[in-house]
Amino acid sequence: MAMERTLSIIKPDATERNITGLIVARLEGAGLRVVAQKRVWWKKKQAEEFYEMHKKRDFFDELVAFMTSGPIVVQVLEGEDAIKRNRSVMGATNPVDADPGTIRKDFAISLQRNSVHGSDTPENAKREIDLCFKKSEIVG
Ligand code: DGI
Repeated sequence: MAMERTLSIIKPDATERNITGLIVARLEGAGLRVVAQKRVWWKKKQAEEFYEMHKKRDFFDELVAFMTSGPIVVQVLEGEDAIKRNRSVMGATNPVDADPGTIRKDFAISLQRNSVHGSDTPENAKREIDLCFKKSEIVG
C-alpha cells in the first residue's frame, strides 16, 4: 500500500468544545501521522474557495457561514492509504449514519456541525493541501 497524504480539518464545532486533542488521538490511533498542522480562522473568501465544488448546492451559504464561525485546525495527515483511512475513521457525513467508534458518531452534533473534514480523492487531497499549506510547512 502506498504512502499517501490527505487534508484534514477539525471544524469550528470541535474547536469550540475544546476536543481537538481527542480527535487528533483518534487520527493517530488509526495510523495517521500529523505532518503539518495550524490553527486558523478562515475569511469568507477562503471557505468559498475551499468548498467551491459545492457552490451550486443549497447548503453552500450555510456551510461557508459555519466554517467561518470560529477557529479550525487544518492538518496534513500521512499514512498508508491515508485518504481512505481518514474517511473511514471520520465516519459518514451525517453522524446519524456513521458507524460506532468513528469520530463523527462519537463527536459530531449534526450533518453540518460534523466535527471533521477529510479529502475524498487523491486529486482533491492535492488541491486542498496546496490551498492550505506551503511546501515548507509540511514536515514528514
Ligand atoms: O466530504 P464530507 O464532508 O463527508 O461531505 P461533503 O463533501 O458531501 O459535504 C461537505 C460538508 O457540507 C459536509 O461535511 C457537511 C455539509 N453538508 C453536506 N450535505 C449537506 C450539508 N449541510 C447541510 N446543511 N445540508 C446537507 O444536505
